[in-house]
Amino acid sequence: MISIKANIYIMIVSKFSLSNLKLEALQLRQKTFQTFIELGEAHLGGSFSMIEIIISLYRCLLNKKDTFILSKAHSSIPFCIMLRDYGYKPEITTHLEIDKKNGIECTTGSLGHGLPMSVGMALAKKIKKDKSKVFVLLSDGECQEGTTWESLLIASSLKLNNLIILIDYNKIQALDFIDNVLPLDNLKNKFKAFNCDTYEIKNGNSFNSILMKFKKIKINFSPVVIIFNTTKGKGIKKFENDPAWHAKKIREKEEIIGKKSLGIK
Ligand SMILES: Cc1ncc(C[n+]2csc(CCOP(=O)(O)OP(=O)(O)O)c2C)c(N)n1
Ligand SMILES: [Mg+2]
Repeated sequence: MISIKANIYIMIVSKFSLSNLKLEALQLRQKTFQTFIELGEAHLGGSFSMIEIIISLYRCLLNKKDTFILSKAHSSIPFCIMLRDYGYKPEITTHLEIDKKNGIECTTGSLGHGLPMSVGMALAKKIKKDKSKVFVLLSDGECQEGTTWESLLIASSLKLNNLIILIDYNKIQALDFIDNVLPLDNLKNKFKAFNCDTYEIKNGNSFNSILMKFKKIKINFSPVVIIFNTTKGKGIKKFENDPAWHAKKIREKEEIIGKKSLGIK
């Protein structure tokens, strides 16, 4: 029998001001951009759209014993860099291989697998009467995959209220707009129809909007979904909302534009 406690508000443990969070996001974008240049490859769009999501998650929601899975692991560079601030030393790489002692809880990068694995982990925690939670960050491209909806059916029927699903809704998958490829119209209602407690943040790149919404999140009897409406490539105006920046080598001219935009000397 799975034990469930209702009506617990997600604890906000943030001791950080909005201005500190914004500075942290800028610094993470700067370090990520430099790393892209060093590595000679860049999944810039999806890395930059999720910067505020991962910072607010680690600063405000995640407790020490909780588990976080980055399902959209093509965007792993800023995540690996951020983990260093928490004392971990993961390899700074695109796509993730399990390395538990360094904060990488499972191997991800093949899209559509993070949620199924998270459902298994959340169920295991329930069976073991472990009160901690599982957080998973999915891309909108992954919301076009069958495995996502299959595992949601299971999560809802098992009432896995220890599972918190974050969606980076940047409206672009791979090299085109979601609407041109396979629209996700009424995404919030889709999750609701799967009996998830669903929240939507209008500007998922604004800490103000994110923290206001976090305060309203309650744990009831269902998995929780938080949709973050974000901008792909956020932070470098000239690269924003451009499908070409999904994965691209940064050329000399673009390096100058990016550095200027991010205030890198
Ligand atoms: C199963 C699988 N198919 C294809 C790919 C190649 N691939 C990498 S990222 C991506 C799509 C990126 O769009 P989205 O999933 O929305 O991510 P984001 O916009 O957050 O970068 C694809 C098709 C993959 N990693 N895994
Ligand atoms: Mg996307």
